[in-house]
Amino acid sequence: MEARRCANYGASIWDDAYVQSLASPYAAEGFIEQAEKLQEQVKMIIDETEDELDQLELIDNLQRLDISYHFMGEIQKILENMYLTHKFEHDGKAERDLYAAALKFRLLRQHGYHAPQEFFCSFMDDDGNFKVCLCDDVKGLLSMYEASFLSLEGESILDLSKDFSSRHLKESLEQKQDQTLAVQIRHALELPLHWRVQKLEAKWFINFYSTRFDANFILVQLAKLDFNIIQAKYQDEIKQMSRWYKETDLEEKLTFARHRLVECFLWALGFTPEPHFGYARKIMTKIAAMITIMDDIYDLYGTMDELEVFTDRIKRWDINALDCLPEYMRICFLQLFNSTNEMAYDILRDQGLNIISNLRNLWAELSRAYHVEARWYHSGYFPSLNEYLNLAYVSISGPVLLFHAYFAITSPIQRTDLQNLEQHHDIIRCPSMVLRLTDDLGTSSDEIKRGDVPKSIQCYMRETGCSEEDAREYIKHLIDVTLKKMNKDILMENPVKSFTTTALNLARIALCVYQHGDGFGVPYHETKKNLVSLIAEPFDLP
Ligand code: 0FV
Ligand code: MN
Ligand code: MN
Ligand code: MN
Ligand code: MN
Repeated sequence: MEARRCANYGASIWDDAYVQSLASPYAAEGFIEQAEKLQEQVKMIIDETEDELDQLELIDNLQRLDISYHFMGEIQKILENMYLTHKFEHDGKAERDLYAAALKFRLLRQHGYHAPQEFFCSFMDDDGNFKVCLCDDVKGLLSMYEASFLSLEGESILDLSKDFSSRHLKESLEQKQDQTLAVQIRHALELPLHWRVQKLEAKWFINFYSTRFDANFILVQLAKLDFNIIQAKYQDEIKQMSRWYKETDLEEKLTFARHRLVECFLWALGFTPEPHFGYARKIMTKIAAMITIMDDIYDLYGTMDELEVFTDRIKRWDINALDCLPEYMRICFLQLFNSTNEMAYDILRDQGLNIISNLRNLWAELSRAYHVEARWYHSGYFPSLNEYLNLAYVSISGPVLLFHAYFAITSPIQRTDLQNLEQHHDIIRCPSMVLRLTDDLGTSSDEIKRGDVPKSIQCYMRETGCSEEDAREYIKHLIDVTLKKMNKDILMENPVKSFTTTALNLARIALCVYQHGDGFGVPYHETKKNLVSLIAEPFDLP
């Protein structure tokens, strides 16, 4: 009898009774009316703002306060006009203000306009270096730093601007300077705005902005109220999910596995935060919970013989052949089968489209990848980095998460979109790769200790003979390259329109969860803090 491994992952810190006790007053109707009145006032502010820089700053603030979605039409009109009237070619009136130029560049690219990197040429000397006098323009440097993360592969001016601004921003922190700016710089250096999780950034920025001397009171009011109203909605969703999980009794039946329901909801919230995507958040929470259990079955608990049969049953999608499985696998399979079919039913009911075969194939592909990794581990096989990554972007569940998200947020689902996505276009592969690589950075030390397939760091070390430190640097470099690919293949080319933000969001939540280690398996520090902040703590309103 093969020994079963155990991970000693800690228990869940979120019990159902606590989740059910969440009760925000902001679910009441009256608050929505109040928010609508504030929205009208903000519309007037937008209309009255005419100066270009004022418009840019207003849009930036609306986005960071996470209320820009109310004013998409207005914002798009302004930016389109700016794009169309901007003279990109050198006409002697080169950009002078680094702060304003970089802000404009960033906002245009965030909205999918291809502002050229030559935007920054007017800040360089004849040798192609950034002018020395910029070192003192800390506000401009910060703006350029944030803009540089919208770069595409091969944009050497933007690479330079990232290096230059990061270096001088770090230096500026050692000097005496405006404390508000220093707080902003530290925050930016930790993770750039473009790759931050929308809701967490909003929570941070609303607090930051509201203490500024020039803060607009109407904006602050709307941002806080809107956050609280959406939080009430999130509470309602997590309560439903927690009840569902409790009723499945998976926690009692499968004691060897991680039970991370509330943390799965954090993934869902980072992935599809929009208030009207409640259905998607529920689906994502459910499937993330199932993935977590399946991953532990393949990585830890299952024997090779069991895994072989399990993989085959998932591929056949056949509930008539479960008797030969051990009880814990039957429970897992039937739960997976039921929740998948339930989702397919919803789509069939609402759109008349049968997606069962799409969903089956996704789970079959995931379990096949899990199985190959288990075989590699048991036979002591060491893949090359390339061979590993070609499997591992699937085994981290990226394609399953992304396709389910597409189905859950899109109506009507388009055949052409599906074809685009199914060819494993970079829109699936790149965000999955960021998820895999960030997960490896955060989890592989513990995984290797307890016995697991070699992850990217180990494969690269074996392949090149380098140190772990160097391998980690290389993996970070791969993440940077992949993020640039995403800017091009997803943000700029925009092949599946309804899906752009969601696809980028998978990378964002991955960067966040694994920023300080294994924020999912060991969710007691930052992850807990983030969850409390997003689902349990409203803003105080007068
Ligand atoms: C990763 O765990 C992880 F968090 C999983 C699989 C849960 C569900 C996934 C998401 C919501 C992204 P682990 O590091 O054990 O995964 P690997 O693939 O490294 O075994
Ligand atoms: Mn695992
Ligand atoms: Mn695994
Ligand atoms: Mn891992
Ligand atoms: Mn492409």
